[in-house]
Amino acid sequence: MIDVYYWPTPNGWKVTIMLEECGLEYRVHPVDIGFGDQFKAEFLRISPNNRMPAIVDDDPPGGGKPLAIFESGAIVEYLADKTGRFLPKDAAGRYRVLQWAYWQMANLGPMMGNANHFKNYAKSLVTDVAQLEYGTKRFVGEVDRLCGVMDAQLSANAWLAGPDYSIADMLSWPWAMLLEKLIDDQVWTKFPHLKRWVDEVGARPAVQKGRQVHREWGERKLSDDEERARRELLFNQTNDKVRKAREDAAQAGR
Ligand SMILES: N[C@@H](CCC(=O)N[C@@H](CS)C(=O)NCC(=O)O)C(=O)O
Repeated sequence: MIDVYYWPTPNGWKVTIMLEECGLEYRVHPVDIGFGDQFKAEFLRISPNNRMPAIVDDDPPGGGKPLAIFESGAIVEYLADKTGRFLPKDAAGRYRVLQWAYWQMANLGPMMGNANHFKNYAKSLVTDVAQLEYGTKRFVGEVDRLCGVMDAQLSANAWLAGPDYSIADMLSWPWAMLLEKLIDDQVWTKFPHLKRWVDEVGARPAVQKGRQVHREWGERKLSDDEERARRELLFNQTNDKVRKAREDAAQAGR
């Protein structure tokens, strides 16, 4: 059985999508990141970066103790190796896929996260308009460039890493499908090959199922006070605060 530490966000969906695609059995544990579950001692032992998703596999290949893994890219790559699916075994195929998997982890995810922050959240946090404009231009511009990279790749290939559907698609789709909503309402007109791929990946039953896992957790309407507390927790993480949260959790035995 695979235990999944999860909240319904793009990085969480990558893992539930892969588990659904592989038909693996899993059990979901909520990590409510707006309310500090990521600082609980038990979770930090699995995921020291206080971020979800993470997994624990009690039946790792080759036997042995349960295996804990954090970082969505590492988790999905592990599941591909465990099942022998969605990641070719020959070196050329494997690295054709892995380069796009790492591309997503280092580029599309972080840049979209920052672009979303500046476009949709920073207004309520930053008073200096120049700062806001610079951050928005920098990250939205970078996302636009990345969309062009994907669009060019998808104009010549059925899937992101070439001829076959792979973990590169599963890692990139949960972010890419939010482009129109979060970053640029013209994105599909500008990048038609990207749109074609977003629709095709999104039509897969396993993708739809993985995307729906505990969707209701993320859709609960928060009160103004709860929303303020959530932003303070998520957007103001200094080393001192994180260390204190870690120590408080350890002391409380949580
Ligand atoms: N690179 C990490 C990013 C994970 C990540 O940023 N997770 C967010 C939710 S999407 C989180 O857990 N945030 C909690 C926090 O900021 O404290 C991955 O792909 O697993």
